[in-house]
Amino acid sequence: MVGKRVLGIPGVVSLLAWFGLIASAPLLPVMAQPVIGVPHDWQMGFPQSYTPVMDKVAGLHDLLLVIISLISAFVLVLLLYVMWRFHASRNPTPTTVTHNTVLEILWTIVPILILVVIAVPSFRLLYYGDKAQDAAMTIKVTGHQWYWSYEYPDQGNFSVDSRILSEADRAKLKPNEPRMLAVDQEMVIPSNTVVRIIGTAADSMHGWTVWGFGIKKTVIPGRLNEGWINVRNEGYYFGQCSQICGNNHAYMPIAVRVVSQDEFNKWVEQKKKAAGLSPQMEHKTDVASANPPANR
Ligand SMILES: [Cu+2]
Repeated sequence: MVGKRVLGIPGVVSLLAWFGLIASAPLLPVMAQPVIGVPHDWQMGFPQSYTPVMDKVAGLHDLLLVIISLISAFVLVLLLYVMWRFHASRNPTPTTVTHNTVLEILWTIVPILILVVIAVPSFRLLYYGDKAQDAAMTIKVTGHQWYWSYEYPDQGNFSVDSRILSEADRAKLKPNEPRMLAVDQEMVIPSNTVVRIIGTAADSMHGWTVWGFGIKKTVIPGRLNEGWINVRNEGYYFGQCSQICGNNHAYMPIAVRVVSQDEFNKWVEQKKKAAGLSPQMEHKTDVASANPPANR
């Protein structure tokens, strides 16, 4: 009896797991970058910040939290004091005073000053995130019903379509990536590089939003909206369409793969080859772009 149970249930399970691992090992893709930008259990507040814009968004939020907390505490104390001080038992004959000029000027001026204190860093942040300073490259993001496409005009103008993976495909091809967020082809960018994002849409309005990047661009047919990202660490980052755009709005996730500059160059070469962009064609494009049209 003892001999038969020498493995025990945990032993059998681990043995089976090993067989499973060995059998499936060749199928599992090697993921060079870790999955970073995803929501976590019991997360509260903002997602972690991965870009300079998001750092500043979190900073402004912290400032506002202090201001609103002080205002709320002040109003609460004032209310409690009034309830106590002017209770009918302590104040049987109410005063008939209706105006106090100094007080009225004060409660007009002080809120204005508070709003100015809020407005200055708020506008500064809006303009900081609005236009990229010295962007190394541009990516044009187009929202479609219901997938994203990414064009790389500075790298030969190839484009990448990014569609959600079915659950069966995700489990098979990208088991480390979260359900409903994994896509067939991510937007790939180099780390520590200022990337200008220009966004538009092909059909209805969509929202290009990646948690922790501090970017939420509503993309609109017939218009170009601009923003920028500069992601510090290599990894996979995810987001979702944030503009109700129709039937499959929930099924057009945004996945960004941040890689080293070398790896990015390799990926670009691979994509260019796949798109049939020969070096000669690229040369022609360079000459054309060096001579802008006369009406510019
Ligand atoms: Cu959408």
